[in-house]
Amino acid sequence: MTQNKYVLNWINEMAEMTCPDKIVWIDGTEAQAEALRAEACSTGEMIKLNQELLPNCYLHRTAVNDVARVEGRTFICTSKKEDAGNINNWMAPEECYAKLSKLYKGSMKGRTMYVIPYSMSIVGSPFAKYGIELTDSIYVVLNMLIMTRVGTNVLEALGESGDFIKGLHARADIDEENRYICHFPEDNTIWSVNSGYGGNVLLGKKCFALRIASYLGRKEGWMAEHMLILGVEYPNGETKYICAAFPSACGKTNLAMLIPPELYRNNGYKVWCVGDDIAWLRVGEDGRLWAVNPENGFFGVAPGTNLNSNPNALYTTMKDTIFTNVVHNLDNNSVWWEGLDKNPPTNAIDWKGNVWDCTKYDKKDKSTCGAHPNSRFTALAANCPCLSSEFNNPKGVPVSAIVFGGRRAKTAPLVYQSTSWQNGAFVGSIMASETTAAAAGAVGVVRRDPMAMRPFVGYDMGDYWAHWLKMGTLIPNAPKIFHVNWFRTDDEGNFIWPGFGDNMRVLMWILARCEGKVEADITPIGYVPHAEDIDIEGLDGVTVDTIRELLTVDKESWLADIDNIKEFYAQVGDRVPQAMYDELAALEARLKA
Ligand code: GTP
Ligand code: SPV
Ligand code: MN
Repeated sequence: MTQNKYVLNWINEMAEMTCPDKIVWIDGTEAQAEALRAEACSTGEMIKLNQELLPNCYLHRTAVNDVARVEGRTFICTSKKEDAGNINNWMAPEECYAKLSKLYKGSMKGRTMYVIPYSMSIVGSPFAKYGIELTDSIYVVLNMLIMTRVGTNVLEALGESGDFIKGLHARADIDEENRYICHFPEDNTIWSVNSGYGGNVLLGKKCFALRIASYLGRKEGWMAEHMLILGVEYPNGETKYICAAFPSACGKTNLAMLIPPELYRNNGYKVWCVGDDIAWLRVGEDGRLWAVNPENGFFGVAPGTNLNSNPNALYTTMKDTIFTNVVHNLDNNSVWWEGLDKNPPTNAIDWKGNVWDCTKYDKKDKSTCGAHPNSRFTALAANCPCLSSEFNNPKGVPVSAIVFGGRRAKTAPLVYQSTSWQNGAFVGSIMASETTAAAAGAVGVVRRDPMAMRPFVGYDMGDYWAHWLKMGTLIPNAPKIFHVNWFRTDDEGNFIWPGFGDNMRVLMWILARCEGKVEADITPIGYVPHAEDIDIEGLDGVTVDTIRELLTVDKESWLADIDNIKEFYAQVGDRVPQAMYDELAALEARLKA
C-alpha cells in the first residue's frame, strides 16, 4: 500500500510488540467494509438490523464496564510535567511507554491488526492532518470509516513524509484497571489500551483532533476546539456562521442540526450544519476567523433524540449507521432509546444484552434504562438532510460569533455577550457545567469546564488561555463572543426555556448583535438582551416575563461563583495569564459595586 519507511518501520515495531496473526490494510473501499461488517456479524461483535427499516445499519454493545470516556485514565505524556499542566493527568513518556508496552505485549495474538490510514479534514487540503490508527477491533475500523476520511488516497497524500499521527489501539482484556488513553504530543503518538468505546478508541476524534491538535495549534498559530459549526441562512440568501462550545452531552449536535421555528421557516430562514463536535480555526487572509470540521460523521448521543427534538439527526441515522449501547427491539429488529418515542418495545434486549422489561423503567433510576445514557449513533455527515454545502469546502467557513455554553440550573442567564475578545476568552475560562454520562463518574455535579475543553486540552490550561488571548491579537476582524444556557430550571427542576429549535431565537439575537442591529443592557457580567428583543412569537407558555426571569443576573450566586473560580484558577496554577486575573478582579468589583 505504501513505501513510506516511517509508516512501515513503525507498523513493524508495533506488530512485533502486539503479535497479531495478520495485518490488514484498510483501503476505504465499500467491498472491504462490507466484508468486515459480515465478519463482525458472524462473531456477534455486531448485529445486522432490519435492512428495510434501517438499511446498512448495525448494533454494537460494548462491555458493561466500558461505556464512556475515562478522564481519570487519560494522560498527557510530555517530557516536562509542567507542560501537561495541573488539570491533565501526566506520566513521563518513558514510564508510560514501558507500562503500556507490557499491556500491549502479545495482545493481538490470534487477532488481526487493521491499519487505518485516515485524514482529519479534506485529503490534500491545506488544513488536513493525517493519521494512521492500528487497531484489533473491526468496530473501530467501521466507525473510523464513518467518522474520518479513510483510504489509500491518504497514503498517497502523505507520500514519503513522516508527518502523521501514530495511533495504536488494542482491546486487550477490556480491563478497566489497566485502561489507558495516553498522548505523546512531542512524538505525534497516541496509545490506547483496554477499551473499545468511542472517544477512548476512535483516535482521530478527541485524542487527535482535540488533544494532539490543540498542542499543534498552539505551536502553529491556530486553534482546535470542542465546537459545533452552523450556518444561519437569511431570506436574502446570505449565510452567517456560528461556532459553539458546549461540554459533552450539552447540546452541540442538537444546535448544529436545529430546525428553525415555523415562523422563521415561513420567512425563509434555514440552518445548515457544518459540524457537531470539533472545529479547527485559523485566521484567513481576509482577517476573519475560518472554521473547518475535521470529521466526516457524527458520533452523537442517542437518548433524547426524536422527531421533535432533533429530526435531522434522526433522519441522518436511518441508513449507514452504527448504533452503540441502545435497546434492540426484537419484534422488528430495530433500535430504541429513552426519549425516542412513548412506545418502548416490549420484546427487547437492553444495552447490557439482557432481556429488558420496559415496565420497570423509572426515570429517576438510570439503572432501569434500556439504552445506556451515553449510548450513541455513528452516522455519515453526508446523510444529514441539513448538511451545509460548505461541508467539503477546504477553506472552511468565516465565523461571525463564538458561543460558549453550559448546563446550569441557576446563575448563568439564557444569553449574554462579552465586551471584548479578552473578556470573551475570560468568559470561556470560567465556564461551568453539570457533568454528564459522556464521561465515567458522577453525573449532575457542577464543575468548571473552560471552553468545554477541560478533558481535551493537550497541554497546560493556563498556556491554553494564553493562546486564546494571543489569537485575539492575530484576528483583525474577530468573531464576537457570547455565552448561553438552555438549562435554567424552575423550583420543580423543569427546564424553563423550551430549547432545541427555539434556540434559533437566541441565535438571531446573537447575530443581530454582531451586526450592531440591536441594543443591550450592560450588566456586571456583560451585555444582556432587553427581554423584548428575544423573539417569542409563536411560543407557547413563554412570556416576556419568562424571558426576563431567564435573563436575570443574580449577584449573590455570581459572587459565590467567583470564589469557586478563584479556587479553580489556583488549581490551574501559575501559568494563568495575568489578563485573566485582571478580568476576574474587574468582574468581582462590578458585582460588588
Ligand atoms: P457530545 O457528543 O458528548 O460532545 O455532546 P453534544 O454537545 O453534541 O450534546 P447533544 O446535542 O447530543 O445533547 C445531549 C443531550 O442534551 C441530549 O439528551 C439532548 O436531548 C439534550 N439537549 C440538547 N439541546 C437541548 C436543549 O436546547 N434543551 C434541553 N433541555 N436539552 C437539550
Ligand atoms: C464527548 O464526550 O464529548 C463526545 C463523545 O463527543 S466521545 O467521542 O466518546 O468523546
Ligand atoms: Mn464531544
